[in-house]
Amino acid sequence: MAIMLYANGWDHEEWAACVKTVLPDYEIYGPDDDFNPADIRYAMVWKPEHGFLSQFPNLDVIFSLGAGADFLLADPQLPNVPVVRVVDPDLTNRMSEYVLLQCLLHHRRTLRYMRFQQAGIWRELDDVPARSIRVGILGLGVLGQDAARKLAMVGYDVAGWSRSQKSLDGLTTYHGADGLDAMLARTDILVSLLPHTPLTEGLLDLDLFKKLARDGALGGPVLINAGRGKLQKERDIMEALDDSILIGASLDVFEQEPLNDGSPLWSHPSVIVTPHNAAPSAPEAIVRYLARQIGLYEAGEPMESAIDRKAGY
Ligand code: NDP
Ligand code: OXD
Repeated sequence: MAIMLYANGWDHEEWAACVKTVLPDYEIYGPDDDFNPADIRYAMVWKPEHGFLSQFPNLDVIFSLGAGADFLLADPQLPNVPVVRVVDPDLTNRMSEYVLLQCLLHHRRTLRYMRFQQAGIWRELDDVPARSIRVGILGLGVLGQDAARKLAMVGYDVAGWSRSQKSLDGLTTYHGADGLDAMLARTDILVSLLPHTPLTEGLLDLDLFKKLARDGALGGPVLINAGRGKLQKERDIMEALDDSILIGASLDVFEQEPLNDGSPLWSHPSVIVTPHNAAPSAPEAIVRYLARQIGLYEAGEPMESAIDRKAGY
């Protein structure tokens, strides 16, 4: 049995070595190798070109090498086989590190203190405790729930929003369209950990920013987006920052990646830009997770994280 490994833009050799170690009984091919397409049973991919997967007539399962699978669902020629995404503590912990760090950076006004330092200014700002800051998390899935728990441990007043109703210990939860407005109205730091679907595309726009709380301890709301760039309207983020509708932002994902050279986000003094690495996929952890899914599939058991194509995530 053979696996097609195509980690587009990532280090193929590193991933291939890992797959060979963890799954020694399978033939591993990359897109540039000589292979018979009919032999390929599993595809492990990150952002393959549209149509790439349609060349394998005997494909059993498509595995995303990350937590998101939106790039697969966007392929009009995607084969009609299960699509499985990654749910792994290594990736989840990394995302929570990112979210916690960004919340703390804005909460503790780190960008301003760094500017003071550069100018040799000894000046104290009005610092407030975590318990006085209301964090609202868009998306209460694997990543949103872990981040929520860890933010609450630091003392933040955390709430979260999802599509379906949820009851989670120690967390205020909202769902659906009405729930969204209610959560925004009590949010000082908005964290987006939503997948990109037709329903979430463009959600992070000026109208939404205007619904965020204006009476909070930070003096205005902050946006953190580590979900997907297609959720945000970057022009609206800039306008909101210029009009103090937002007082800061941390963006790990962008409408177009890499972020355009000319984007004003690069140099905005209240914006932190990172290159879509909030939660990078570590080959060993990811491949071990996928190997376990192959084991389940071959034993005729349900895999742990097949996506729901209709819902889009
Ligand atoms: P999950 O599928 O576990 O969770 C998704 C959450 O979003 C669920 O709570 C779901 O609601 C909610 N949701 C989806 N659509 C809607 C909607 N229309 N309205 C309200 N809520 C909605 O995904 P993960 O937590 O594992 O990952 C989330 C996303 O994070 C990934 O899809 C990916 O885009 C992004 N990501 C980014 C990374 C980075 O490095 N920047 C790394 C890894 C992931 P419900 O619970 O009701 O289903
Ligand atoms: C993912 C990502 O989906 O890194 O895992 O964006």
